[in-house]
Amino acid sequence: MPANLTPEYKNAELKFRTARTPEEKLAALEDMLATIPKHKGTDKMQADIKRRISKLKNQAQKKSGPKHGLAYHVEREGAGQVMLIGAPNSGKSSLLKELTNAKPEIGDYPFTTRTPLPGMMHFENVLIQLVDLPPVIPELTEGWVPGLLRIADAALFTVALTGPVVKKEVDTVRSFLEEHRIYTVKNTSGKIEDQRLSYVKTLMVGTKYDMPGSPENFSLLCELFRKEFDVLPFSIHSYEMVEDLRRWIFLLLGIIRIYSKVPGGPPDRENPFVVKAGSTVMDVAREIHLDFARELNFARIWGSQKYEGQRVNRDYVLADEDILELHL
Ligand SMILES: Nc1nc2c(ncn2[C@@H]2O[C@H](COP(=O)(O)OP(=O)(O)OP(=O)(O)O)[C@@H](O)[C@H]2O)c(=O)[nH]1
Ligand SMILES: [Mg+2]
Repeated sequence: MPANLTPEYKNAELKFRTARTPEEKLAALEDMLATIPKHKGTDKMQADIKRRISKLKNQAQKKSGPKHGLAYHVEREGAGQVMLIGAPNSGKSSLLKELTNAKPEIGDYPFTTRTPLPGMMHFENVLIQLVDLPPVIPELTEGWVPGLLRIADAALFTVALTGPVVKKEVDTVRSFLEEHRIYTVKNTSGKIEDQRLSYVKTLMVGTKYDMPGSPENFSLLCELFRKEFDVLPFSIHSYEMVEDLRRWIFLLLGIIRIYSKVPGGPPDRENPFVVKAGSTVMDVAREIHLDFARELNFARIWGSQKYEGQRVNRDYVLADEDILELHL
């Protein structure tokens, strides 16, 4: 059944798309609800508008101070939290949809995404949280976007490869973040953070690699930024690129998986302990149980760097997928 939308409704929808503040958004949504033709064909749309209205109202109630506008909080889940940043239409939501269970709205117009949307990504036996964000546009992007980025573990910076890569587009996003004292970098080791200054580990992703001209544009992107970031090609239509990106995201987080086993038993490969790269036997023992850490005598390791079942001491630095048997 066609929706037969009226000019009044379309006008209200346009107002919503261009609204800058939560108040303007709410007003536009209420206009949309008032002007949408009420029949079976628009049931879903009406429900969607109502849902957005109540969400905005809830958020308005929750916000701490009247000056700050809406603030969003994304509950952390999984082994790490990775934010999606980039210019409008650069493919952030499509990437989220391809890699996670989330169902974001995707559109060929800018500013499709207006609120953060998390999704869980599988990489082998770990789950990592990806969070879709609205695009970075200096005059339009609200302060909560850099706020979320500041507390994230890492970021993916999407750049569409559909036109010649313009350094300015990337610079615009970065300078907006830098105004908020957030620096996107390949690696945060050695960087000193404080309350005002944050460094975010960032992987650059050249998106829409399936489009004509994109290989050339990708080369250009690499030339411009490979000193500052790892740069990866990506297309939602390439199984290999999707799978590759999962692994890169895992590596970006700087985490490793450790499988524990009891003497004589098999390792538990389904439920790894996820710890920071560089963690020792003692760090993992502490993670498993404080008593284990206290009473640890020695450990045995099965893994790529050691002979099977080799005895190691508590300061031994673990590698990804090591199997650890603690002896108390
Ligand atoms: N051919 C092709 N098109 C893509 C790919 N990724 C995204 N697109 C298209 O690019 C457009 C924008 O995609 P979105 O995922 O909505 O982009 P976005 O960065 O989330 O956009 P905003 O939310 O407005 O910032 C849509 O029309 C997508 O279908 C891709 O890998 N290949
Ligand atoms: Mg989007």
